[in-house]
Amino acid sequence: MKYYQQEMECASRDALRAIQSERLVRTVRHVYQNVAYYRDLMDKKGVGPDDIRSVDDLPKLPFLTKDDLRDAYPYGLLAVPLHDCVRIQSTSGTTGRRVVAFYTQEDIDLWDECCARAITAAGGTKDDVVHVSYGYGLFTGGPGLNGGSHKVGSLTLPMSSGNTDRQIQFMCDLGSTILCCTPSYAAYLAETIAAQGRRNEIKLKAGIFGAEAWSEEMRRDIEAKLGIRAYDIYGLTEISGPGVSFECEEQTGMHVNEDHFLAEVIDPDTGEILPEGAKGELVFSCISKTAFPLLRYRTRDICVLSRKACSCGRTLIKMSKPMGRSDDMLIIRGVNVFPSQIETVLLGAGFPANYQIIVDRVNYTDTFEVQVEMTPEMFSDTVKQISTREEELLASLRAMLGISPKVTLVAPRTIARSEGKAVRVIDKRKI
Ligand code: DLL
Repeated sequence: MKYYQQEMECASRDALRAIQSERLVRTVRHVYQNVAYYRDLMDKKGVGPDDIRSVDDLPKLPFLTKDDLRDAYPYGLLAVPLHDCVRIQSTSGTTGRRVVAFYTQEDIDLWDECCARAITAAGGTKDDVVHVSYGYGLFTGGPGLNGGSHKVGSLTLPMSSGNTDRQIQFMCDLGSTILCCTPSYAAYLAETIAAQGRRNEIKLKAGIFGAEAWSEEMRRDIEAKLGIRAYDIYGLTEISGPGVSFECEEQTGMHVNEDHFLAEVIDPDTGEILPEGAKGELVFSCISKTAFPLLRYRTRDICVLSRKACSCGRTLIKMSKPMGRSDDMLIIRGVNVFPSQIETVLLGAGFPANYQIIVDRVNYTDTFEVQVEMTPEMFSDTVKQISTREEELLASLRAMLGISPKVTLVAPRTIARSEGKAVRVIDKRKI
């Protein structure tokens, strides 16, 4: 491996397990002593801190869900006195009450370390100019990558999201080499750079994109348009933020920082722990944090874990790209539909990743429309050619999904662009 890295990233399985066990035991004692909510949950399950002696005992602990976080809002899961905390971050709260996460200075240092690992895995060093276009503020994206970039010692541009012309100007003037933002904003930046004819003025070599689902096709599209390698990064506010896992040069899944976060995959219906390689809901336990160390937190993200040896030399377990959230899944006319399946078909057929899925219910029947932007070249085709494209796309979508949406091709740049997480689905049944 070429770059700065922490010893733990390449530790032997035994060394890692020893550290994990020690940290888990300590964290369980800490929450049992300091968090009444946990104590109640553990007591109800008949498990005490002395029952947890190593990582093998993890399954004895109760699960924690987003509902628990809502019930305990805002201070109910805080495990240290408030005066020991130096920061809060929060989720957008689009699906109910906001989740507020607390951090001590040590928790922030640990988070920075995780993001530093992600930046170095993407080839970042002290000589890089890291352009952070994730939102700053309550959202964890900006602060997380900002802290990681400082830790690596790179020059950090705290751009935040929005003001796309200024982003591109700074990128050209200051020679940004690593771009950090959501994949949908990266696609929009790429589109705008091309429209402004400034592709030759940018010096980007890598991108660290996450916070939302994106397909392999979208990766290839962004890589080609910006002339970079695009790396995935995953995380969630409840567990710390970005950097829970990150991609290395192999680009075949994200290494989980499992010296800090234990990963399990469970059957979302039964809670049964699934073997490595099986698809299920991702569950994390924080074993090094002090202010807000959630244990066995059910993320609702669906993915697969793998311990297959990685050519980069890291021994940390890998998670696949999340294949959608269990709560992202649409049920349309009784069929399960993930927006990521639609994106795969669209990009595979040469369409840009600008689309919207509109679901409604008329006379007790679900209606399902996919609006897709055409590229400028497609838009200049004849009406007959456009309707042939529509028919071909419909056939591919039907083959992938098992049901037929109405496909509407729309003019370039008519679907609203996103500076943060893209809004792909409008489900009018819920309005
Ligand atoms: O999105 C943290 C983050 C910021 C991750 C910047 C990566 C980069 P939340 O707003 O709490 O936190 O949303 C967490 O976003 O449970 C996933 O469903 C989704 N998500 C995050 N990263 C990815 C990814 C941040 N790489 C929720 N691929 C998670 C797919 C992702 N989904």
